[in-house]
Amino acid sequence: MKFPKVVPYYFGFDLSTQQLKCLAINDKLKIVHSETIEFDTELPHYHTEKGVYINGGRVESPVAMWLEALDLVLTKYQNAGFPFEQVHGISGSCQQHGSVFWTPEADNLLYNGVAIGTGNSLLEQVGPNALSRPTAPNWQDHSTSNQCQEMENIVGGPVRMANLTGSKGHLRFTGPQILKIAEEEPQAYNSTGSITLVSNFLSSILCGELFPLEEADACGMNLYDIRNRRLDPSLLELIDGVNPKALQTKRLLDKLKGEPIKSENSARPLGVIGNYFVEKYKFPINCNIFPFTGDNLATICSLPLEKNDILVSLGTSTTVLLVTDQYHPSPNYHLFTHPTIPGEYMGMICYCNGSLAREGVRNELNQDGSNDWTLFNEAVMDPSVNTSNELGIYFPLGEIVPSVNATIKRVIFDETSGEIQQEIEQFTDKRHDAKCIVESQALSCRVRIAPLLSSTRSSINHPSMGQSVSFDYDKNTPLETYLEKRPQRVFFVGGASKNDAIVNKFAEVLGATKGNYRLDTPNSCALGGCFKALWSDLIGKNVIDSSFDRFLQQHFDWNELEHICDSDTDQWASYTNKIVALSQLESAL
Ligand code: XUL
Repeated sequence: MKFPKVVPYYFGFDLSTQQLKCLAINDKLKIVHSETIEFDTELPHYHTEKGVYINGGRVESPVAMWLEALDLVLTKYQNAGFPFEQVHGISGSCQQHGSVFWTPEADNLLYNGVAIGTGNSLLEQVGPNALSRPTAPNWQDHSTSNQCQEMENIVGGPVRMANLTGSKGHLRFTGPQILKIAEEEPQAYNSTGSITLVSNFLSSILCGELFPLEEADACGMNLYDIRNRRLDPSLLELIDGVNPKALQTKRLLDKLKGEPIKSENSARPLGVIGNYFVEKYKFPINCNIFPFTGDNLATICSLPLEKNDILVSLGTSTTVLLVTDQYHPSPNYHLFTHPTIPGEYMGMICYCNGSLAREGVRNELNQDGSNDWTLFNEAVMDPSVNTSNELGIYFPLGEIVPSVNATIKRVIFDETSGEIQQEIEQFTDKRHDAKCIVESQALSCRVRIAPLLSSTRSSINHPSMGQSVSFDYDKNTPLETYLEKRPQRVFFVGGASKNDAIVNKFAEVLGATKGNYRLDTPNSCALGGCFKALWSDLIGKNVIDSSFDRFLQQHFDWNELEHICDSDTDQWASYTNKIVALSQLESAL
């Protein structure tokens, strides 16, 4: 039989921009089934393109499409003969920052239509009457510059905003989006009874009750005071003050259903699955729904990541996710509370110039228009390509970290001090660009993650000691600091993680103390949701009492990961003078 009926199963949803996925695992953490609904092709009557409507800077998604997709994905499970009655728990991940605006009737509609209701479709049960806006702003929206400014002004600028909320004001973040809707769509805002993120939208739909935000995902709003763990009153007041009529009806704190659900309570069920799903799909009446979180946050839950472990996603852009206990905010990156480990945080650093920039260098090297990486990779690995006094930065697109316009620069520096000696137009040979671009991309990650790592004792002596360097908002940091900070393990994911030359160079520069791994999965976000559901269910049934990271450390199948290499301490230390050169080069941009 394809699905043994005695096994408990756990679902992890992933509601992303272009699709809704539902992944099922068994209690041995093995994936047993997966179904997906592609919005554009399987729900064409919404006329979305890549899951969204684009109108100038406004990017939004129809909420009704998500409701239909939920029924459709479960119907696919039904058609596959999946034993819903064995699903013990559900959690999931959703695109971050999007917001759903509900009418005051939504609570009743959800209760009657889902919690106790039965019926043909979710769309019929919950329907448009539950929504005060038919669409949800999407993370690609970039129409809120004025609102970001207003919010940063209230708290005292981007540095203060980052200190308070873990990020400076960002166009896609939910607070500025809500402020814009309060300002520009007063009628919709006044008729809004509740506002959820996409994560608590989906968990609420599954239970038939509107829940508060989940704390980690709430950090993507520019509203949550991370240190004091509460929604910031001055920012709430700013939004409440836009529209005195709305103030009389309901304050934003009430629309958000009060303070977020704290990570200490992340294993506690929100409730059980609504009767609509019990009747229609035959879920058991005691199937628990656990808090859902954002997709990046769920990604770190898909791996046995501990403090100081980092995940490097080498895609079109480069994204670094890391687990840290250091609350060291910066306007250049994001900090969120960890969704399952109280007292820890997730750092997220996004670079625009990832694989496209490397491809530019590769094309220059190939000269024949081919996409072949052989020449590029040979150059990166060839010891005779000596770049020990060379540094290049390659930003064909404006960069986020450092925050600069498009530029390409090459310099020669003094090998002992790291002092830049001269800027040059070209290196002697284009093969040096191949090595330099990978080195500088990796080095940029290394210096940006350093403040977020706790010290690893190190007794490395280096001639450049006593110098200080500056990156972004961290000014005059002693160089020693960068020799005390090494990640524990590095996990590579994304397209370019398959390229050995690139990942080996990254591994050399980043210097993980416990090895470098590679993972090939399209399922990270949904899998994080599955693992969270399983762990929460076992905690609730008193089968285990371990923390989420310990549980995954014990039960994760390490065969899913490929151990690439261990980093070499001397090689790692040999980049110290390049840190000085990078600091000087970036400061001059
Ligand atoms: C994160 C972000 C995106 C979305 C994608 O800040 O905007 O990664 O979460 O779904």
